[in-house]
Amino acid sequence: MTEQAEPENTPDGGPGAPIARRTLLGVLGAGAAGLAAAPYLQAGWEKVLAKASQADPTGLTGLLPNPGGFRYYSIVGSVPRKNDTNYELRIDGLVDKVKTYTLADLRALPQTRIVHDVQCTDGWRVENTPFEGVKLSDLLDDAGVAAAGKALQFTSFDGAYTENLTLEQARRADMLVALRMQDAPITHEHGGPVRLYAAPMYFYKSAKWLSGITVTDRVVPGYWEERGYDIDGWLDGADKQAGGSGPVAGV
Ligand SMILES: Nc1nc2c(c(=O)[nH]1)N[C@H]1C(S)=C(S)[C@@H](COP(=O)(O)O)O[C@H]1N2
Ligand SMILES: [Mo]
Repeated sequence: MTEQAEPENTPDGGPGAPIARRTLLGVLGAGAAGLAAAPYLQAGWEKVLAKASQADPTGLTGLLPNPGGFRYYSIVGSVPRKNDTNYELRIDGLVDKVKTYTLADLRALPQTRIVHDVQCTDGWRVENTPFEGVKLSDLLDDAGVAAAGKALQFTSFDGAYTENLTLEQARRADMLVALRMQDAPITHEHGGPVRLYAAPMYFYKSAKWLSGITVTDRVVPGYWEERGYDIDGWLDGADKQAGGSGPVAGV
């Protein structure tokens, strides 16, 4: 299944697209007066889409759960595919040395497996989901965080999604740069080949299609946080103490 568009970003690509097109054709048919009205119609349509998306404000997309209970979310309509030949993760910003990692580089580092419940803000939940990858803290140690570094900003090769963690959160043992999910390489739909997995937090924190980690001097609100989500996305019952481990095991 392919990811679908977040309606507000692609008013001609959402589920109501045929109606939008009919409306626009109607406007064009009305001639110059109709053309003048078009921007207002467009604004009205955006309100309808906004209302429709309130049921699932994380911007939903693939509404149909796959057999494992997962849904696919993307705020953009299409995302390039990356693999061994063209994937790269870059760590930059307030670091001692800028680092880039290929998939082979990441696989060669010690891997950690975490089994935790995945849950997002709209209530869907998939229990006991295994993720595997490199501890974010290992990558930070590798690059070396400068004294002024206080937070991380995550960017995605979808060109749009961003997330963040404080440095203290990022250094927990249950924050992974994940290469595997459900005991298989992360699929493109789930944000592969590499996504963040912030186990103790709501799943919106776990940026898919991860391509950049920038060390910043403050928290920069992410895509959904600009739209009302908590910056600290702790799951209920998460152990918020620094270094909280959760069910972590080396593999
Ligand atoms: N790049 C990117 N990462 C993202 C999102 C997104 O739209 N784009 N959605 C977030 C949200 S709200 C959720 S619930 C999870 C969904 O992950 P999944 O599609 O693998 O189920 O990804 C998070 N990371
Ligand atoms: Mo979500």
